[in-house]
Amino acid sequence: MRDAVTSLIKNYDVTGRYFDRNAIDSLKSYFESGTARVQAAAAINSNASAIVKQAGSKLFEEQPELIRPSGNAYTTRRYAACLRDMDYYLRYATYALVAGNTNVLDERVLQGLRETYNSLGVPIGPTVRGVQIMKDLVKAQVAGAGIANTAFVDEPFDHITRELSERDI
Ligand SMILES: CCC1=C(C)/C(=C/C2=NC(=C\c3[nH]c(/C=C4\NC(=O)[C@H](C)[C@H]4CC)c(C)c3CCC(=O)O)/C(CCC(=O)O)=C2C)NC1=O
Repeated sequence: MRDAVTSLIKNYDVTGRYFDRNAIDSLKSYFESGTARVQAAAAINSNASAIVKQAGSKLFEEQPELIRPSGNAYTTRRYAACLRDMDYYLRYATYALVAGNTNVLDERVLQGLRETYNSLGVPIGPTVRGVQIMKDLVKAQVAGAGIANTAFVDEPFDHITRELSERDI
């Protein structure tokens, strides 16, 4: 598992270089955004279950077929599995936000996930929509906590979206 700093060190160490201008700039930006990252994590943390619940309600409102008898989230077991997955995405996205790096998502969440989803018939499109709904809710939460620029919040959610969507379906 890597964060912004360890991944930079790894890249420079591979070729035996000292940090150059680019490296210094990216270190600066990581540390400058550090307080906002931690504040965002705190804002998510105190509202995580509400965020997951709301995102689930919105998703099922938009796509009610998911919870009808032919839907993948039909039955209480599968409904709960769906919300649990959303909770995994939110928790690991929070780790990635603090790390300033999406490597934790690759290693702990996304590896092999598409294959699992495909074999269980979990639909990718609606899952990705759920992730995007959570992103919007989190950004509102973070803005409400007084953080002016919430653009950095996008990265982990968009990373999950890209990785889930892009590989062969
Ligand atoms: C920490 C990393 C991690 C992830 C990400 C993870 C995902 C994950 N989701 C699963 C199932 C599932 N995932 C869903 C999710 C959904 N169905 C829908 O229609 C919605 C679109 C969507 C919710 C947004 C459902 C319904 C199941 C159960 C499918 C089944 O058993 O038939 C399974 C199969 C095993 C199980 O049921 O627990 C895994 C491994 N597990 C992990 O350990």
